Order: sequence, then C-alpha cells, then structure tokens
Amino acid sequence: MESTIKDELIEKLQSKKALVAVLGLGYVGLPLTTVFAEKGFIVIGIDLDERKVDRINNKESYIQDVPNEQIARLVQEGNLSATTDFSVLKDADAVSICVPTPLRKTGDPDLSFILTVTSELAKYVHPGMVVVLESTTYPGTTREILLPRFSQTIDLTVGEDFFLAFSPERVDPGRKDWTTLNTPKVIGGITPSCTEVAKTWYAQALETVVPVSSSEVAEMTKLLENTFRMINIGLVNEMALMCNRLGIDVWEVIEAAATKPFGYMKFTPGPGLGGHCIPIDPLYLSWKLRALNYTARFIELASEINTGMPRYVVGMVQDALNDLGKPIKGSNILVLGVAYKPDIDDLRESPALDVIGLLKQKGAVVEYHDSYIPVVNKDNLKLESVKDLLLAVQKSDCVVIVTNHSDYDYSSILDAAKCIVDTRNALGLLGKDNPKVIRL
Ligand code: SAJ
Repeated sequence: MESTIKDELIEKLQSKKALVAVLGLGYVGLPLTTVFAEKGFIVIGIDLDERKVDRINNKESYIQDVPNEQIARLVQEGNLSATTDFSVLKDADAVSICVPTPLRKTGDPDLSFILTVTSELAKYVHPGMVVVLESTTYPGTTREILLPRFSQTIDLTVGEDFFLAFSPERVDPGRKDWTTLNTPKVIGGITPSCTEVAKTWYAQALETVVPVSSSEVAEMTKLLENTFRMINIGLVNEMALMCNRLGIDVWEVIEAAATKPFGYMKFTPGPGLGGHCIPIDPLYLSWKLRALNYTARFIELASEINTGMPRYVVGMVQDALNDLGKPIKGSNILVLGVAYKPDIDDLRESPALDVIGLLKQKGAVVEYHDSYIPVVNKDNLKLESVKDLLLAVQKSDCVVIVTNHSDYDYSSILDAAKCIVDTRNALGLLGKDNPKVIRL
C-alpha cells in the first residue's frame, strides 16, 4: 500500500532525519532545542531577539538551566544553530512554538507573540509538517487561532497533510530534579492523527509523553495545574488574614497541618503572587469563560485575595511603625528581597514592586536589598540594591522581608533591626514572640 504523508513524516521523526525548528528561545524554548539536538536531530532555533541568536551561534547560553558547555558542544557538532530568519521554516518538518503569553494592562490575554509567529509560520507550512504550540493559553487557541491561519494560507488538510497539536510547557526555572527531559509531557492534537504524529516526535526525545484526546484537553490541563496552585495560595493567604484576626499563629497551623500524610498539600502565605505563570495563567481561563457568560468565581476571588496582599503588608508596616510612635511618612523602610520567589533573579509580577510602590505613595523613604537583582527599573520605580546590607538595616525604621532568599543571615539582620515585618516566616522561631518582629 502506498505510504501516506503521515507515514513518511513519522519515519523521518523516528529516524531523526526530520529538521526541527523551535520558535522562541527563552526559558522554555532553549532547553527544548537542546533536548532534541542531544537526541541527534538538527535543530534551528528562531527568535526575533538578535542578541539571543548571536549568543547561541557564539556557543553561549543565557538561560540558567542550560550549561554553556552544552550549547557549545551542540553548535560545534552542527546539531544546533539559531537565526532571526523565519524563511528557514520552509525546510522544517517539526516546529515547536514557545513564545510568551502575557496579560495586557487591561488583564486580557495578550496573544500578540503567538499571532506574530503564526502569521510567519503560515507562510511556510507544507505537506509533512507537524506544529506543536507550547505557550500557555486559553482552551481553543490552537484550533481557533492557529488552525485557520494555517488552513487559509494553503489548501492542506490538517491531520492528513500537516499536523497540529498543543503541549503545555512544564518548565520550572532553576529546578534540578524535574527538567524538560524527564518531566512528563502532555500532548493533544487537533485530530487523533495529529496527536499520534506529535507524540511520536516528542517521544524521540522526552522520557514520558502523555497523549490526550484533543488540543483543548492539553490546553486545559496546564490551566488546571496552575489554577490549582493560585487558588491554594489564595486560600492560605486568607487563612493568614483570618488567623491574624483570631490571634492565632498561621505558620504554626500550617506546619501542624503539613504533618497530615495524605489529603493535604502545603502552601504558605506571602506578600502576593509573582512570576510569569501563576498570577497570569488562571486569568486566561477566566477570560475565556467570561466570553461564554460564565464567571470563574474561585479564580476571581483568589486573584482578589492575592492581589490584595501587598496592601495588607503595607498595613502591617504602618502598624509596626505606629507602635514605635512613627508615621509611615518620612520613615526609612528597607525591603529585603524583590525577586518574585526565593533564590532566583526574576522580577516579573513581583509583589515587592507593589509593596515598594504603596510605601512610596504613603511618603516612606524606601530602599531595597536583593543580591540577585542589583537594579530595579520598572513600573516607574528606579532603585538600586543597597550595597551595605547591615548598615541599611541599622539605618531603617522598619525592615520588610518580602522575598526570603536563603543567602540572608537572618540572625544578624534581626540583631541590627529596630523592627521587622516578616511576610515569609523567614526568621522562623527567631521571629516568634519577638517584640521587634511582626509576622504575616
Ligand atoms: N507562592 C506563595 N506561596 C506558596 C507558593 C508560592 O506565596 O505556597 C508565591 C511565590 O512566592 C511566587 C508565586 O507564588 O511569588 C509563584 O510561585 P511558584 O512557586 O508557583 O513558582 P513559579 O511561578 O515559578 O511557578 C512555576 C510553575 N511552573 C510552570 O508553570 C511550568 C508552577 O506550575 C510550578 O508548580 C512552580 O513553578 C513550582 O512548583 O515551583
């Protein structure tokens, strides 16, 4: 029987003769290029940012999880190269899209990156190509946004001539135990044969591929994962607010609850929700459901609680200074840790920016320290991390621990401070029942 386009593509994928292209070379795309290249595929990375492209071709990595040595070896061996030129896609057999999906200022999804690469890719989609979208987005994006743009351009039938699927990225930057290679990868196609082709491709390189029945199921899987996280963080933040009113130590409650070996998962309260995933992904889902006249109440309530935490923290600072007979206006306040979570250098959506902004609005003189982030130049904040940490602590009227980096010597900070608002229980027992310390 004559082999079909699908058979030929599957053979190319299994023999690793397929030319792989990855669109978007960030913390998801660059590791993905190396995973395919390590398995013997020829991989072309495509990015609009010439600096990224040049660094790869100069055998350098700019992503903390990708070693320089690996990029150098793969480029040297000819398995990896990078370009800003989308026309290389005319020869590509397997294309993965790993571009950002942020929110607009209005809180609506910003699909501009997906639309840009899709319109470029649509010029080059040809028989025997498989395309996988990895960018986190609302259910239906692959079928409603990508498919028509590919089908319009060329008279090809999806699932027969070309193949289209969604596979959520599960990259947690800085994590060593779960990586792009060994984290199970969900993948769902526009048609069953799309799922089969996409699964065959990814299974050549990744340890575990989990096929699902459609691109919508795959899109929704990622949103469940991160909505689950966002809502549970919102719950534990509200537990902190309730415990404060009850005069109960929420941290002790959380530690005690965490002794339950089943049916419970530990989350901890904090000054708000940062990062490029957790505060954003669930809002893609609630936005989609609003268009279907459904209100995703859990998401909206959790988002309200989480976004209210920076203001709550500023209220704690106001109370702490009040106890010292000081107004917030004119007080020197030092914020410790501005990255969105400990031990990383990422500032995106960090609640520290909200805390600093609110403190400045109230007339406080605010400085910060963060060894991972020497300069903050965002949301009309222009600040530099203080050079002498303990001197800054001594000078401050109140220290606010916003991000509990592990490189802080908390005992020295406690000794040097007049008062500390600890939003992460960074001081632990040092801070418990200590008159200088107010804990979330
Ligand atoms: N946070 C809390 N309390 C918690 C956990 C987190 O306040 O109990 C805050 C963090 O401080 C941060 C924000 O929430 O500001 C997000 O933290 P995160 O630990 O969820 O870290 P992210 O944003 O790097 O989430 C990523 C996600 N990975 C992907 O989307 C592929 C998420 O799905 C992972 O579960 C998470 O890493 C992880 O487990 O580290």
